[in-house]
Amino acid sequence: MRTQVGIIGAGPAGLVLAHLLHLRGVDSVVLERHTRAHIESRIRAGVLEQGTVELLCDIGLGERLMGERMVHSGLELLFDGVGHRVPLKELTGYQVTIYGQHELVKDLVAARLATGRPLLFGVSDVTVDPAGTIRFVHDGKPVELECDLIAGCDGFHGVSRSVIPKPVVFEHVYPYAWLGVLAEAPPSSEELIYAHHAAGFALHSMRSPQLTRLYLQVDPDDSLESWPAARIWEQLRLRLSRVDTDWRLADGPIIEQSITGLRSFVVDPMQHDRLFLAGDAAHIVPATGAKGLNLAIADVVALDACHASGRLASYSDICLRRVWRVQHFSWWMTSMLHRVPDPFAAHLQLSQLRYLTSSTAAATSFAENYVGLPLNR
Ligand code: FAS
Ligand code: PHB
Repeated sequence: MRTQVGIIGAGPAGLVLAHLLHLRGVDSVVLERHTRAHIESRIRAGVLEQGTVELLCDIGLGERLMGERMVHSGLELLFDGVGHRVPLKELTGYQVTIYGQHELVKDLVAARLATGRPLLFGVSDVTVDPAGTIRFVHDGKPVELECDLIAGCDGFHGVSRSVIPKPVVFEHVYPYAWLGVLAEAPPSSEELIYAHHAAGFALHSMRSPQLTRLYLQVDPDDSLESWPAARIWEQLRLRLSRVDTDWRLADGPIIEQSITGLRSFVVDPMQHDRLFLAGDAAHIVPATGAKGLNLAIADVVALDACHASGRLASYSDICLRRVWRVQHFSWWMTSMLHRVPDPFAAHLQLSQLRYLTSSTAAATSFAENYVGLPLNR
């Protein structure tokens, strides 16, 4: 087989890149190791930056998103039992969108299939030659795909990153993890609530008027077995409790739960020869800042632009500037909100939260980073 761009991975990065290339008449082949049903049911990110939404609409992928999304003009920081709203739109002119990543992947897969260009599910034994060849097995047959360019969009556990010779790897593993639950319960708040609490961090989010998405800080070696539903709801109620209103958390059947470790990770450079890494294949941010999905899409927007303008040599540098800004914000927000055993750090956290919610300058700086920087178009 031969194509202009071989794309490994049908996540947000790979599928958005495939569509951007299609719009320019550039041929590509997308290779995915899982089934369509698997990738369309994986519950992951939920927050889209306005720049991401505008990009998706610009390229004709925003119809269902615009019809089903929830739009938030603010969020709440809860600490010392009192909620403090950060008016994102008032401070920055931007708002954020709630739309589940699995819904976006459904839209992206449908758009890819509608183009008639190849999207191969269930591939295995993928190997990458950065000079431009991808080898894999599909339907039991070995395939050799010759490419002008290879996009490694295969996520943190993919194969592409290992092909970069002697990269500089930056990694910070946090001493806590997130237990995420999806509950059949109407959201108890119109906007997101990020809670700092002595018992640990908690986050109230949502996926629809019927589905609440909630997260709890847990120990990194915790297992789902040690978190029965009763304990989950007890800790969520404790950590989201407040003294300023009679607010109550609605509960309901938990239909999905998972524990995800938190890490910051960057590989530099993000390219070698004809191979270009994008998204989680190149970097991971702790989910606190709701950046992973948005950063992945920003990478492929930059890759498409570099490919179109003949500036592929500067792809990695262009992406890493944005990656490090997002890394810093995600690390800062994570470190501010999660319980740590060190009393000194706990006082610094509360001081930061009190300053952020009492100074317009501090709140604006937080809001600018949270709503996202303009995409590198
Ligand atoms: P993805 O991991 O989404 O996609 C990579 C694709 O490549 C996958 O479909 C995989 O099957 C495929 N693949 C891997 N190896 C392959 C191979 N050898 N051959 C072919 N295909 C291969 N981000 C947030 O902003 N907020 C969140 O709340 C949040 N929660 C998360 C929860 C979990 C459990 C995880 C793992 C991530 C979460 N993230 C969150 C981050 C997540 O949304 C990513 O940032 C986003 O999926 C990145 O998109 P991609 O780079 O496309 O990688
Ligand atoms: C989510 O809804 O999955 C979500 C929202 C905000 C975050 C992280 C995850 O910071």
